[in-house]
Amino acid sequence: MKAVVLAAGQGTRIRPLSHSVPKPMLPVADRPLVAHTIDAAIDAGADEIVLVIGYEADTVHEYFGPEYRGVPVSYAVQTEQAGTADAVNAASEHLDGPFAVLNGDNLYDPAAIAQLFEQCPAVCAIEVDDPRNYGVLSTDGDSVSGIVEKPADPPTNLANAGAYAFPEAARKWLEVPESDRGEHEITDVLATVIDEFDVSPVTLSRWLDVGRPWELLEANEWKLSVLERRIDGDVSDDAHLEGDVVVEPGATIKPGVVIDGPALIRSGATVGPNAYVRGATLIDEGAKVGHAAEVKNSVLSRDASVSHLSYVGDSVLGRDVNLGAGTNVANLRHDDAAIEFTVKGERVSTGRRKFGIVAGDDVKTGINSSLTPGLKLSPGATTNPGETVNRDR
Ligand code: TTP
Repeated sequence: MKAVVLAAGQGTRIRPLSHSVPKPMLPVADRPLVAHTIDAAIDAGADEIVLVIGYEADTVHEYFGPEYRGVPVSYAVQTEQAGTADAVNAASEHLDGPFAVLNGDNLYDPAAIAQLFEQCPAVCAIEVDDPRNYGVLSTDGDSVSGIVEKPADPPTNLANAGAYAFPEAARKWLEVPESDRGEHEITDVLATVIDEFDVSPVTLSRWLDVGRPWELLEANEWKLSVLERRIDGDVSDDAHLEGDVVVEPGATIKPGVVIDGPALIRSGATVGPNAYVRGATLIDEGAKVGHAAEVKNSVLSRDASVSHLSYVGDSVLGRDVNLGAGTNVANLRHDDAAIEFTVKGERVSTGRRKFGIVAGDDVKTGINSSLTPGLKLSPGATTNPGETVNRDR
């Protein structure tokens, strides 16, 4: 079956991280987010990937090329991000026979995607305690009988998980009217398929929709936790690596470093001397953790640097970020309340008791900067030496 993977979105909620790197290309363990979606499709037996690209399309195209893991990849360009049904419609010419549709910013358990393909027509669902903020499936016996968006009174606890296996006939139904939020939505295509076919629900055991920055941390927590210990880089005899730690070839771990996994230290990265890295942490290619710095449960993107005597916890640092010596990130409130973060101009709860900062590419902090929980720093923002920063900039 061909799998259409949607990766054209602008990723407005995950800004500033999506400023220059499109959301599907943000790092999750050793590969971009969308590579995990594509891996799930290939592991489930997809014989071709149709990747829908739009925002920062070249970055996605260059990474995957014409073939990925031996499976052909073709590309459809969605010129305007007019919704998920519009995105699939952009890929319509590539389709013949039944086809699957997966969100390129979702992590799925691969076994369920194999089941989805087998049971076509089918839709993936995840059981949630409170489905009122999701698209919710209703069922009749073993079939899905409908889908309703954000219902006040949910018919089931089965939330739509954005993975579909459609019969060939669905190609005719891709042109749907605009929804209330002004997009052409794939769920309206699903509604027609449900009317015309018996659609099976396939329940996922694990699923993650990466929409906001802390969900990128959660994605890394998931995919780093399944890595197995592998030490290929240059590791000092005086370093202590505990648990599932991966040190790629070309990475350097200096004397006195302690790493508690899960952690991935990628090629060209340097840690130490005397640094402490606690899981789940990704130190991406070329990133640096300096002398006596501590990094916990964080993502350091390519070429980011945490200088000596600094602390970074539960944070995401974009590319080329440089935290000056003695920069400290606070990740916990005195009142223990969940940390809030600004998403599209509104303060929302991350639901996390511990959350640090999100720094866009090229942020630079002065020495001894103090950064408060839930802080967002735009690409290129700077702080002064000794400054306490408690407002986004
Ligand atoms: P969304 O998460 O709804 O959109 P987005 O990724 O652009 O993020 P945001 O809401 O923060 O701006 O999209 C779900 C998936 O569908 C995601 O993988 C991106 C993809 N998509 C497209 O390919 N084209 C589109 O027009 C839209 C809206 C989404």
